[in-house]
Amino acid sequence: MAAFTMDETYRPYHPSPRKPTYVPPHGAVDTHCHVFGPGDVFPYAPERKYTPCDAPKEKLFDLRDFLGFDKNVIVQASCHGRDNSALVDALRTSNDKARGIAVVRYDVTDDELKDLDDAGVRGVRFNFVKRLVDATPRENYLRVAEKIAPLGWHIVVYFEAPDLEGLTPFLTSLPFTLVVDHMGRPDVAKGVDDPDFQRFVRLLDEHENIWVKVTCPERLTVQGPPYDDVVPFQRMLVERFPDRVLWGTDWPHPNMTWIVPDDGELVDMIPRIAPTPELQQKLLVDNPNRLYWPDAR
Ligand code: 0GY
Repeated sequence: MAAFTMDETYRPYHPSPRKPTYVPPHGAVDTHCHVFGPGDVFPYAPERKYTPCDAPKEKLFDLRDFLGFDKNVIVQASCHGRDNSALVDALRTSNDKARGIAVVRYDVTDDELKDLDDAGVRGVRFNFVKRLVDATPRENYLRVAEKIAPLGWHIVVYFEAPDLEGLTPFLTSLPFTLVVDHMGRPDVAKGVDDPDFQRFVRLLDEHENIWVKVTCPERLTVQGPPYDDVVPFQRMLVERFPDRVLWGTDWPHPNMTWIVPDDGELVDMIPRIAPTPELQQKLLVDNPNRLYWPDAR
């Protein structure tokens, strides 16, 4: 018997994604994916807001190979809270083919951080999405920031577009590389000229330390596959900030309400969002390797 039962409304990941036609360049990195459980080995956090379907490391690594990618960056998801055990286990058995983004408590010790670093963690995630986590006081984030500074880590931030204005003073006060998840979650129905999205673009224009993941068309779309309504947002960012964009699958796609994304279809979008081989090389290889495997090149 499994230790956890997934939520009734939870949609498991696609059981048999198609083989993409697009072949990623050598050394390509999927910079946004998760491992979930298995719950009987790595229990879900008591404070979680959802209980997912198990999505263990073996499935993730198989998918990586099937899609033609070389490496993963695994992001600690809220359903595992601040217990990074499943993440660390995946990193330690990845054969140096995975790096991690952890979520840590403000009172994390230097020894705990050192262990995470040894396993391959290269950053922490600050999650401001209210449906996923309870609010964390800013002082706690600042304490975490102070502690990770000596390790040279960066900070991944997840927020929704309406919250950007209020968060900007805090985000711009952080002397770190910041990576914004899912393009700051724009309302794609409003188009790329919408003032909220333009505010986000301005933030990137004005702060060269801020990077962006051009991820999650399946979360942002109103029209559904093949995600024509999200492509202009992704392409605009890739063309304007070619050296600060990252791509990822978001496998196993937690909390999808109406779409079960086909990861092969997501990979086949890449030439539409990065239309030249040079842009693809930066998006998939040069940028993520510079951030996550700087010594390997
Ligand atoms: C994502 C998006 C989501 C979930 C999480 O930490 C998480 O639980 O990030 C979401 O529900 O939007 O990046 O996987």
